[in-house]
Amino acid sequence: MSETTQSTWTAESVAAELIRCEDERVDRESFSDDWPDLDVATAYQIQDLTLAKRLARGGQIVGVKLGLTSKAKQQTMSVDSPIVAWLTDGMVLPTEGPAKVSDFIHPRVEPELVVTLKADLRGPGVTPAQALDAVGSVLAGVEVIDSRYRNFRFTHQDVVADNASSGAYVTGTVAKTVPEVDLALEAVLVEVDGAVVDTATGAAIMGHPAEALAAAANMLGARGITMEAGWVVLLGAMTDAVPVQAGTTLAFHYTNLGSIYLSWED
Ligand code: 0L1
Ligand code: MG
Repeated sequence: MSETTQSTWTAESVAAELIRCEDERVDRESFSDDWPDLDVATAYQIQDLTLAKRLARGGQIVGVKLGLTSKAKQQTMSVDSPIVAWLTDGMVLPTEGPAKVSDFIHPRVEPELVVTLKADLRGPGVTPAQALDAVGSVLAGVEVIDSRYRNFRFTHQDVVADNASSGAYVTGTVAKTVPEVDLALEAVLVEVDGAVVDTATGAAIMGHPAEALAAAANMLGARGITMEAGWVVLLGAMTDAVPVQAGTTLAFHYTNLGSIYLSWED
């Protein structure tokens, strides 16, 4: 398919193109070359338009995710600040059976720390301590990221527009409270086909995951959005993401939050 030329891109047409790529499982070049003046505020407008399209199809907001919260990830992707993006119910990965590579464009999988909120959080001005007070439960999580951009090559604005490469996620079955788990010290061990490939603690997420939760509240608050009680929040990747293919088996072992296993087929 021929791609729209520079002069015709609008927030609406970029949002429609990103959803088309997701629906058809095809990647494309990022938009920043064609739209060099695309700014972060417009990129968040595009992200919100992609959310509106998911909601128009019957999707429901279940929470938000943080992206690019670790220095390692920021360096890998050549961007320098975290981003926030939407989670909808259609992104919940079925727990029964293997995940399908064909449901995605080029999936990569990363371990996350996840919280649910027991109280609303509205920025700006939310501190990490206030953010922690709003946490109901703490869970292990695994996120499948699936950038709509070829080779995961994008600028900060591109990836904001693309809902932070959202794909799917699954949470573990062990729920703890904040006093029971030290979020910064909680560790994960990543196994690919039985071999340990990476390990990290929650401190990889902005020094402390509470910083990420506060950052989400404040970034959303700046846009007039309140984080709601009941929301799920993916706080960010603890390690680099692992590319997967049919036949890959992943295991993520957490210190106190149990293990998550994810195998992949065509
Ligand atoms: O969840 C994430 O940290 C992903 C953010 C977007 C960058 C990427 O695609 O790795
Ligand atoms: Mg992530």
